Formats: sequence, C-alpha cells, structure tokens
Amino acid sequence: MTIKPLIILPDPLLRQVSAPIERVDAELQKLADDMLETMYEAPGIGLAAIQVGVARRLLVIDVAKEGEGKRPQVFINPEIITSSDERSVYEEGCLSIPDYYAEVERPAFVTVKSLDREGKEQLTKADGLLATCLQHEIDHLNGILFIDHISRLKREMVIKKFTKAAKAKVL
Ligand code: GNR
Ligand code: NI
Repeated sequence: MTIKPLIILPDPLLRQVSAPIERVDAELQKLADDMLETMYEAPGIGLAAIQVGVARRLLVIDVAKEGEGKRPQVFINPEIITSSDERSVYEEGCLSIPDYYAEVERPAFVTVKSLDREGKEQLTKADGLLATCLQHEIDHLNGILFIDHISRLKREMVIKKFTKAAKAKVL
C-alpha cells in the first residue's frame, strides 16, 4: 500500500468534476486501498480520489470512533437518491484545506446508491456523521468544497490565505 500526497487548496484540480468509473478491477481496488491508507495516515474520516489527484468518482470513508475497530467503506459512482428536509449542522474540515474548520448545514439523512469495492451495487442509508461525510465527499466528486457552503466573506478569506501560502512555498 502507498500513502499518496494530498492536493491542497487552491489547486485547480479540486474544482474538476470527476468522471464515472467504468470497471471495478484490481487497479481500482489498489487505488481505493491506497486512499484508505492515506486517509488513516492523515488522519481523516473520508477521502475523495480527486484529493490524491485522480478525477474519478471514487471515495472512501471510515467514521468508526477511536478505540473501535476500523470500518473502511468504499463508494464507487455514488449517487444521492434521497435526502431529508431535516438538516443537521457539523463542524467540518477538509484534508485539502488543512487546519480550517467551519459549521456547515446539510440534510441530516441521505440514501446513497453506489458500487462497493467488489463492484456490487449497495444502498447506504446514512445519518449523523456518515451522512455529512458522504455529502462532503460526493461534493468533491463535483468540484465542490465545504467552504462553498459558508459565507462568501469567510470563503474568500480562506482562499486568499491558502493562495498566499502556496505562493510563499514556490519562492
Ligand atoms: O477528515 C475529515 N473530517 C470531516 C469532518 C466533518 C465533515 C467532513 C469531514 S471529511 C474530512 C476529510 C476530507 O477532507 N474528505 O474530503
Ligand atoms: Ni474534503
């Protein structure tokens, strides 16, 4: 397994819309396994393929609490098929926007149709942190970041800070 470098804001890759996966083969499974290892190492509770530079509709999640065993989940070509009117608010972060956190309101319950690591269709009824994380990751597949759900002023401040930091690094 391999830990992959993370794509960080303001890399334009993060705004790219990822393409559907056509075949669940050994190469794709290796990518999913590498993404899980990268996510655990970070550490984070979710990771979309675009965050390691691959514009494919693949994401991994593990929302198990510390001390519980690992519960890795793989979602290929995920689609939200129902979302609740009821909303919930979580403090979100993103491995592509390190050390920045903000409250985001989203549907509290979602049903997601996807393929699993074996390429088998699965239906996931999610609530709580899993529901929030799935929506955060599916946003990534569409080039959307959690800062797109906060105020424009806050978003522009964050982008400005990360743009400056990226420029300082090349010099
Ligand atoms: O590790 C992560 N934590 C998190 C917390 C609240 C809501 C969403 C997330 S996802 C994030 C990892 C990440 O950036 N996934 O894209
Ligand atoms: Ni993220």
